[in-house]
Amino acid sequence: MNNPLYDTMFAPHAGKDTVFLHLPEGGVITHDAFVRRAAQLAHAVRGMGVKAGDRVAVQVEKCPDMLALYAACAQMGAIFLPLNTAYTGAELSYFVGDSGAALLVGDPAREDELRTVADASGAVFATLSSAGGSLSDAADGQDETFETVARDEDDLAAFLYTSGTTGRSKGAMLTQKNLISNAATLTELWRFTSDDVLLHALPIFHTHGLFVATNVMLIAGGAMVFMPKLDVDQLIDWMPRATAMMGVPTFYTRLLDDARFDRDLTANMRLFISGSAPLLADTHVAFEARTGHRILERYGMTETNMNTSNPYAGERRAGTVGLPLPDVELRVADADGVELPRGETGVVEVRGDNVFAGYWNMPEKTAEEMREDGFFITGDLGVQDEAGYVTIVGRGKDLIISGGYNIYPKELELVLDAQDGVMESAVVGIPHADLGEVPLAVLVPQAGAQVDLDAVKAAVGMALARFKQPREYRIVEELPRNTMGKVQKVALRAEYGG
Ligand code: MLC
Ligand code: AMP
Repeated sequence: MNNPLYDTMFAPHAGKDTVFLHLPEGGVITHDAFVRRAAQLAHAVRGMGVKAGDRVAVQVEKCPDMLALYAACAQMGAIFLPLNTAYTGAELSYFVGDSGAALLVGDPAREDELRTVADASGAVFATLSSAGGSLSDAADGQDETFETVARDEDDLAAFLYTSGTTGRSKGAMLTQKNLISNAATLTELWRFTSDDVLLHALPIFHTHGLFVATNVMLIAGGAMVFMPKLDVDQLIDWMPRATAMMGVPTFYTRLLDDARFDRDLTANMRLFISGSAPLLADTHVAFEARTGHRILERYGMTETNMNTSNPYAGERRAGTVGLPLPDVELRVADADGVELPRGETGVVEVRGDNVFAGYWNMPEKTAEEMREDGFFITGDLGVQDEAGYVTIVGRGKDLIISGGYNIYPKELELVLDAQDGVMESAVVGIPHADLGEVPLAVLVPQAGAQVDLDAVKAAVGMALARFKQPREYRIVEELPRNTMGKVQKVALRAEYGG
């Protein structure tokens, strides 16, 4: 193949008059129109000086042109680097600088702020949104074909930034092979075909919405109802015309909160898939009682794409994330990477074509998480039963998952510790009915000092995306510690988790 990613996902759609995107606000985009738009964008991006291997950082609202930009990057061999739209200018500066992006594509509404970010690291700046922008202007009128740039399956296709326990985000480098192999496996396992219509209400700057949902539908050749964000009314409106949905657990609890969501409404649906955060067994049971469908839960992460899935035809076990995917090796291991007997709890490690190529410019971080035999240490604690089903029982890493977004407490603690009057801080996840968990910050004032909480919140607001910001604060005299002096987060969660 000339360019495996483009040739697998996009090239087969040229000339096809079938619907790729249903736009809830009205209209459709056919497969052929999408591929032609991607070619136009590839010309525009090249016109801005981007070459194969360059990073294209993209922080724009979910819209068809943003998806076409992913295809354009694949076609021209550039590395697609999508970013959460909630990130602040401070966060973006790090991503653009660290990745050495050649181009930053941002929302026109934040043009001044983002242009400054781009200028500071020598990136070109362009705008894009559903209402247009300088990149779409540059693409309009371009040739609708583009000569695909040759790539190898081991070439990098995308960077996704993921935070870490040190508080410093790392660019996970994903190769063409990582993306193709995983999407091909999932398409077959979940039996997606060109007859499917997927309800797509996830963001497209993360693995779930982009590499699971979109790549699977591209391989299957089906259609997506391309919703800007989760909107229960819109989901309910489209459900009778759709066949499948992928979502984080919050999607399912919100649907269950709506009395219109029932067996009749879901009669045309063949599959509901959940992932990115634990789905409560109670939700699974309530969902089946209401609709007759058993949610299919799967487990993955940015660095590995998907690792396990409950079966399509076999038993979907509530509370488990199912079996290792056919081409993914999985072991539950002790701290030295030695596989434990079935039934014992340890760290989940995985190996396969799905596992990423490492963290950008951080070989030492990559080495810390990769065993010599190629297994990646996920940091999730799991147990595997005799039949092979995996249950995620906790996390070895200090991580909060809120509505499917990852929040690393260290990143918050670094900001909190730097505030006037704060001696130290600890951030823990506390249960939240809608989002699963949310962060709570516990602050210890400096001796004789007062903590001005309003000032702290304002500083946090400048530094960190809204979804990461603590929902609650507590001020205490000291943090609980063990005899080694380590902060006891379990004790904090027990005290404040309510
Ligand atoms: C929004 N807010 C959140 C939040 N999402 N706060 C905490 N956690 C979240 N996930 C805040 C906003 O800042 C805002 O705050 C308020 O909630 C309302 O914003 P909104 O945009 O209207 O929220 P809503 O549409 O309700 O979004 C909730 C959500 C969304 C759960 C639907 O976050 C979502 O789509 N999550 C999916 C994330 C995802 O795709 N994860 C996959 C990662 S990949 P305020 O105070 O201003 O009102 C991965 C690998 C794998 O993990 O296995 O898949
Ligand atoms: P991310 O870094 O955003 O890719 O998040 C990956 C993390 O989400 C994993 O390491 C798990 O901790 C968690 N995760 C993903 N899917 C599931 C699931 N089905 N059940 C429990 N945790 C999950």
